[in-house]
Amino acid sequence: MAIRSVLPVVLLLAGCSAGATSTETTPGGTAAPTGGEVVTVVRVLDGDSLVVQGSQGDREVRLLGINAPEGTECYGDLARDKLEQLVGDEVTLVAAGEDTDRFGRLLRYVDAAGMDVNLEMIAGGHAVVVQGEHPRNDEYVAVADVASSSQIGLWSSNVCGSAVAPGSVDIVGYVYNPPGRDEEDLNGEWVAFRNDENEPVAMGGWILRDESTQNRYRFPDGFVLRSGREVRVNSGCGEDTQDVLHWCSDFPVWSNGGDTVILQDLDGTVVLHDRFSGQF
Ligand SMILES: [Ca+2]
Ligand SMILES: [Ca+2]
Repeated sequence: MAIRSVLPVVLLLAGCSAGATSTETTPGGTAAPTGGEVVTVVRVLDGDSLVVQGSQGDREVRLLGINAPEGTECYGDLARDKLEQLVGDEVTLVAAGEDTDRFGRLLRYVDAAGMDVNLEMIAGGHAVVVQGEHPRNDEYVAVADVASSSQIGLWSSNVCGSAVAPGSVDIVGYVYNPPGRDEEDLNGEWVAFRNDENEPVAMGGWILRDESTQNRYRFPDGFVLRSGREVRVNSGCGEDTQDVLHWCSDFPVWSNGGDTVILQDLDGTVVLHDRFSGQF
C-alpha cells in the first residue's frame, strides 16, 4: 500500500540525498561575522567541541552548525582526531547569531590558519550539518550534500562494521511539518520506510535519528521489515504494530527549518539518509 499524506511531504525514489539547497538568504537578526577572537587550543573534546584559553580564561566551545558522533559512537574517535588535526594550537573564534548553547558553551565558527574548520569537518564527512539561522548555513548544507552523496567519512558504508547492502530499505515519504502546531500533533510527524528487496530486513536495534545530538529512536528488538512492506515511524506515542511504530518523543523530532533523516544499522553504519530544507 502506498503511503499518502498531507503536505508538506517529500516523496523519494531512493534513499539518497535530494541535493536541493535553499536559495534563501539568511533572514535579518543574525549578524554577519566580523573579526574574531584569537585563542589557544587547550584540548579537543570530540569532533565538535574543544576547550580554549582566551582573555576570559578557559572556555568550552561548540562548533556552530555541525554535529559530530560522540566518542562512544561509530566514527566518534575518528571525528575527534580529525578536529584535533585541523585546529592545531591556535584558532580564531567567530561569533554569529546565538552566543552560547543550552550548556553554556560558546557557539562559534572556528577558523584555523584561514580555514573554516566547521566547514572542513562537514566536507570531509566527519560531522553532520545542523541547519540553522546563521550566515554560513547555505555553504555548510551544500558541502554536506556532497559529502553524504559521495559516501565519505561517517557516510561510508563500511566505516563501522560490515557493509550494508545498499537499497535494502528506502525512505518512501515523510511529514516534518504537519498542519498546525507540531507539539499538538506528534503523530502527524512521521517517516516511512519500505523494503523493496526479496529478503526480509532485520531492523531491530537500528537507530533513526536527525541532525541533533538528542533525537534518537531505536527500532524494537526483533523488528523485521518484510519484503514489499512499509513501516511508518510516528514521532508521538501509541501502540506499535507491524505497520506503524512510535518514537514516543516528548516534543517534535523533525525540525521545520530543515533537518536530515538518518537511519543507522546495529554497527552505527548509515544505511540511508535524506536531508530536507525548510523555513525557520
Ligand atoms: Ca506544523
Ligand atoms: Ca516538525
